[in-house]
Amino acid sequence: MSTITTNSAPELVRAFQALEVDQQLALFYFIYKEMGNSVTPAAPAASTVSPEIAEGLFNQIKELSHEEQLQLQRELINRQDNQLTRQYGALSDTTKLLVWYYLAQGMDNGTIIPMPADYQLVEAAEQLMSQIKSLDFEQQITLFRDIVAPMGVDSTQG
Ligand code: 45D
Repeated sequence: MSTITTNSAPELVRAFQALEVDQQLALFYFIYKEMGNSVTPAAPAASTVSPEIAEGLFNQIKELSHEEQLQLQRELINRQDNQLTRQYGALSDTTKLLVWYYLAQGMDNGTIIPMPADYQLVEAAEQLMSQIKSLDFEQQITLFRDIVAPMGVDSTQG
């Protein structure tokens, strides 16, 4: 028997991070699909987002083979040190989110490795998904920022 509890934002972040890497990727993509058109990256004017910088990193990832693209996304989550995870680590949190948004769009237009059609979320990921769905839009954005912020490698640390 599983119970669905309402977790606070830090608990949701921890629950996300507790999932296996591939489950994190899959859940994140399903969330993106769920959000549909509620995200409009066309209006980043007043925020700290740098679309050119996000695009610059995205374009480098796009050049990789599909296998390497998947590997790189896993490395971002695992904070493995390489040139691209460092570039990512140097971005503002909102710009990091925009990189993920571009990756998800890339999955839909065939430039980034797609999800296998039959990929299943584990129970813990399903539960997290329904909790995230119940948040309002602002809370979701905050949560996603908190999820993508620690990914990659910040070369100014340690
Ligand atoms: O074979 O203020 C598996 C901005 C394993 C603008 C896999 C914004 C098996 C400024 C791992 C499943 C737009 C930034 C394969 C705001 C297997 C601003 C592959 C908001 C192949 C507020 C899995 C932005 C893969 C927002 C490749 C809200 C998974 C952005 C990849 C939200 C998953 C972005 C990806 C979201 C998920 C992005 C790329 C939710 C991306 C999700």
